[in-house]
Amino acid sequence: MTIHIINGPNLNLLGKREPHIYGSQTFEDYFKLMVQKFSDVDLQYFQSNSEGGLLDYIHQIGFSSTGIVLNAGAYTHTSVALADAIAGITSPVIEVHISNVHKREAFRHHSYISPQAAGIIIGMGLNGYDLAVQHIIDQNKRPEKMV
Ligand code: CA2
Repeated sequence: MTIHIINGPNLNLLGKREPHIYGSQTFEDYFKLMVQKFSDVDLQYFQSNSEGGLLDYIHQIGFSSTGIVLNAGAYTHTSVALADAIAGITSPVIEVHISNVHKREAFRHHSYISPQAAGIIIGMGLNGYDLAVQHIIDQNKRPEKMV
């Protein structure tokens, strides 16, 4: 089972700026804990600040991945291209947002990703990534897949 976590623009700054919104842990440190916790699965992490970089990676792994956990950052609210890429692949995508975007500015309330996502986790902090990975694992242990 290979599960991919993909972070979009500026998420490389996690733990370094705006801790009141996004917490004080870097994603790299958090990812190390996830690898230990989910030691039975092959967990892969990719981050890009460019839309093209995200598209290329989704095309590359989107037909073989067991499941993709995607925080597209601000591209969530702007990118038709990412929505099209997700619609065009076969692996299920869980959309994750660290903050509760619905408590924030109106422009963060709309997501181009959500209609293409198998599920959405919002406002649970970094734990949202764990929940998404656990969900993909659970679905793939069952005979009847739901995602
Ligand atoms: O809450 C989320 O996970 C977001 O996807 C984060 C994006 C934001 O544009 C979305 O509306 C919601 C922004 C990520 C920026 O992350 C930073 C972390 C530390 C310092 C600066 C930016």
